[in-house]
Amino acid sequence: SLAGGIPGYSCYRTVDETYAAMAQLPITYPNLASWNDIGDTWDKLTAGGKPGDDLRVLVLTNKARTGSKARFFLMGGIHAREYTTAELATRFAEQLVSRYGTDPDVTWLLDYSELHVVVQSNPDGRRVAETGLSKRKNTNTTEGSCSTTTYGVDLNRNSSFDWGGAGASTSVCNETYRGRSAASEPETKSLENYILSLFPDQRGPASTDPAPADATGLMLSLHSYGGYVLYPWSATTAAAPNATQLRTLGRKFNYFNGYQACQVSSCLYSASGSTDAFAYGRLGIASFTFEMGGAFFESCTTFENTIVPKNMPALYYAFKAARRPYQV
Ligand code: ING
Ligand code: ZN
Repeated sequence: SLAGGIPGYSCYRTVDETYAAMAQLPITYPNLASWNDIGDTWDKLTAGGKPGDDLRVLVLTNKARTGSKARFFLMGGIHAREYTTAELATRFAEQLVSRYGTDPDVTWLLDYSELHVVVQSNPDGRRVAETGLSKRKNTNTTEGSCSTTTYGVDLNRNSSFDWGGAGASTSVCNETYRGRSAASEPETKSLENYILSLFPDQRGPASTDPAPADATGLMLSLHSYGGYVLYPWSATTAAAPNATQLRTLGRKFNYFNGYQACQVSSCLYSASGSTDAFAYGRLGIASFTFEMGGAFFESCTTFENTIVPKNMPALYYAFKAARRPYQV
């Protein structure tokens, strides 16, 4: 395994370094942290993988305080080359546990809410990116023969909610290849199962009805780049049932990071089968994507001076907002 960060990008820990750091947290903070296996990756499933290849979630909360708690589900690294995302998520988790008991806001958050963070949502793809390749997708090699970077399935086009709609490719080597069927990839299946285990279905009785204003829970998938705070829908330009509330919360995030808040399909492009469409469409969970910064392999200077200071406060606000995302 590589040590000292990604070559040329020392501020970004490798998958192996990130996993080692996260595995340490329950040892250092047994009352606050758990590091759980939530399923296999493609490499692990098909090739046996290496120990530790699994998809993993870090759960942070004050374990001594039981009772119902609001949940914030945060994902980093679903796209392998989007370096800033996993490191930001990792630092957020580390900052929370280190400030518990001294910082009153952090203490309140971990007493009454839970953070569930998958810091590396595509660890196989990320290991490929760490060799210097501009890789986005997972490492599924069975779908056809493509180049060293373009093989695999786009995990943000493979989810089962609106899979196979607009803005996803049927060509195996395309960067937005949707996969052979809905949730065909082990990473997608594990992420969906985990989301379903975290949140109750809070949709309205009809699919066009909004989730109620007192719904709880929030999910955020970190991406790069472009400077956007995005919310559903993405497969259609129709407004989501909770569009007004999603926009209101999106504008709160904008207050911290300065990114433009808008619906994916209006601001960016259409895209079906994303994780956040799954969480919102299937369960009514307020779901967002941040498009951070201006590059995939963002320089460490920009990461430390811009990405972290803009987005760390937005993550704290998201954790707070998870208690009542539609009433901010
Ligand atoms: N952007 C996202 C992508 O998967 C997105 C944009 C967000 C699409 C939410 C669908 C839903 O294309 C990047 N940079 O990957
Ligand atoms: Zn992305």
